Amino acid sequence: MKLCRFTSVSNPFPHVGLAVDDDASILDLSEAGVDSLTVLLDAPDLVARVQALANRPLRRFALADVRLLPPVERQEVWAAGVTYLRSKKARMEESEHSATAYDRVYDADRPELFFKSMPQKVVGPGAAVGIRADAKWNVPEPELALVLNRRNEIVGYTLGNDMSSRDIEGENLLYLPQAKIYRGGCALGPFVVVGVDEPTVRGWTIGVRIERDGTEVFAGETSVGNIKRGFSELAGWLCRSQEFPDGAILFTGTGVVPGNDFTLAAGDVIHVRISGVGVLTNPVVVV
Ligand code: DO4
Ligand code: MG
Repeated sequence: MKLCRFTSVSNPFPHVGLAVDDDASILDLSEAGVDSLTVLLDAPDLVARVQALANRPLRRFALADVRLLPPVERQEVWAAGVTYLRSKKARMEESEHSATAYDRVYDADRPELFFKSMPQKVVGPGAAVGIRADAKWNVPEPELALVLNRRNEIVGYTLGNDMSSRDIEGENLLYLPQAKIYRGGCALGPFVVVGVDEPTVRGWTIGVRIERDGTEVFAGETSVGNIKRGFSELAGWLCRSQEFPDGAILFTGTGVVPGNDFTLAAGDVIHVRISGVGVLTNPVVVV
């Protein structure tokens, strides 16, 4: 079951929706009194609640008639890194000075976790993602993201793009926040999938396709199952000595990295995709 946030011509304010008709339509859950995704995700009987809502005769919008928003309200957005072998290899190649840091964190008990975005800065489907004007080597990172409620429970899964400046991170690991946190650096959407278990999600594929002037310039895919760590393990580390009164989103790391000769350009269009969630498409602008 896929939840979303959306606006439409008749609803200029964000409404909570449920994808139905094989994702061709959005059921307006706000009509049933659900006006916050955060509150819905906190429901102890979330799956039963959403199932019951799916059977209500609520207003339906064609997907083409709504604007999907990032599925985040007040949640902090965090990210894990170096959780796939491919990412470890790419980081070690881009960094002259800190290669062993990536090697060590891949094998350490404690994962790499970093703050990624305030919720109001997250970009949704169709909106522009950024590449920094002072960076020369920029890539998208397609990532599964865990959706945690305020009790630190993983209640859903979404799709994210952890935009990254490889030259800035590679120059000095202490520049990581600048390589990762900037205008248009974080995209999420289109849906939060609830009612699926970890083994199912590990069977999903995740990938990215990049178009330039209508031509594909990079495409890559992997299995979510190639992630080294468990989802509860990552969420558990994030929630140590922390509290998230509105829940949190946790990117789980990338397993797809373009070759070292590839960098994004303004005007590119990025499609990140997870088989069980959908496709998140964003054009690229320089910021
Ligand atoms: O260590 C840098 C970040 C790595 C990352 O974002 C990833 O592996 O996805
Ligand atoms: Mg990443």
